[in-house]
Amino acid sequence: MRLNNKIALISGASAGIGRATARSLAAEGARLILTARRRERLGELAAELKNEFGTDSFLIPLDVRVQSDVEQQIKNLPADWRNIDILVNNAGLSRGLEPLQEGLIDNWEEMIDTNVKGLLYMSRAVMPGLLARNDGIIVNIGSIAGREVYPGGNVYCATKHAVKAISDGMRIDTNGSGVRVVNIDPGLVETEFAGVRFHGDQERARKVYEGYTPLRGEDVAEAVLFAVTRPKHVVIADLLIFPADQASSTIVNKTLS
Ligand code: NDP
Ligand code: 8X3
Repeated sequence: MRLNNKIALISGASAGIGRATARSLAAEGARLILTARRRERLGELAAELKNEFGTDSFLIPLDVRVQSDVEQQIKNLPADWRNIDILVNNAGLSRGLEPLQEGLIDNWEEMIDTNVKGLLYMSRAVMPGLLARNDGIIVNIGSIAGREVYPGGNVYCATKHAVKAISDGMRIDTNGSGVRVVNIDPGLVETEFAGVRFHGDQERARKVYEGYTPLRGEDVAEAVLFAVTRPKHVVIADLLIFPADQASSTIVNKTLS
């Protein structure tokens, strides 16, 4: 069990990549701090992990956009949960696919506040502990959208370019401290993501993933597990992971009948 006695905090653990990551780290013996807004989902996941792997979980239902809450919740962690070893900044979302000139301001605010500011708030709250212990790993879930811009991707792509810059900035600012910073950029992963992007239009969401085999949350979770189980002298600084049928944001080998 490679993560015995390690504490991992995963944001956005109630669905998709975060949920799969919780499972993969739990299977290796980690204790988990699970955060997201949907409290019930976190409770169900914790029960499942306890049952399957004997995992101890601590639940923090929160909205990463609320800085005061993020700060307080991390500050008020019980003593035996305070020494976080692994932070997985995964909570995030896209909203809409309109050209910029037709973009909805509320969508922009939500993406920027969640994907950029939420990630910063969580990191600001957790990083001092890692640095005080001269140890720890931060995994930021970026996206191919952090390396390319595609039609209608405008603001979502900007937030993921920001995640890439923040990962690089963190790695520079913590250099020599023993803290390692990992940036993982997935391509198309079948999760609740597209349904959220299209505000619950499940038919439109389904089309994003049809005609090829997309990544599953578990595929990205395996990459996270690999990154957090490297020896202390190794950092997987930057990782791009596509489904085999994807070559870029816009080039996907789809077979549609
Ligand atoms: P899901 O929609 O399945 O999961 C998103 C998670 O983020 C949920 O657990 C959700 O929990 C949480 N979340 C969203 N907003 C907030 C918030 N304000 N506060 C706290 N938690 C929040 O999508 P994915 O698993 O696909 O997405 C995870 C990450 O992966 C995101 O950063 C996304 O941008 C990125 N990504 C996704 C790809 C894909 O194709 N699916 C590809 C590349 C990157 P809750 O609603 O309960 O708060
Ligand atoms: C999610 C992948 O291509 O929808 O980040 O931007 S994409």
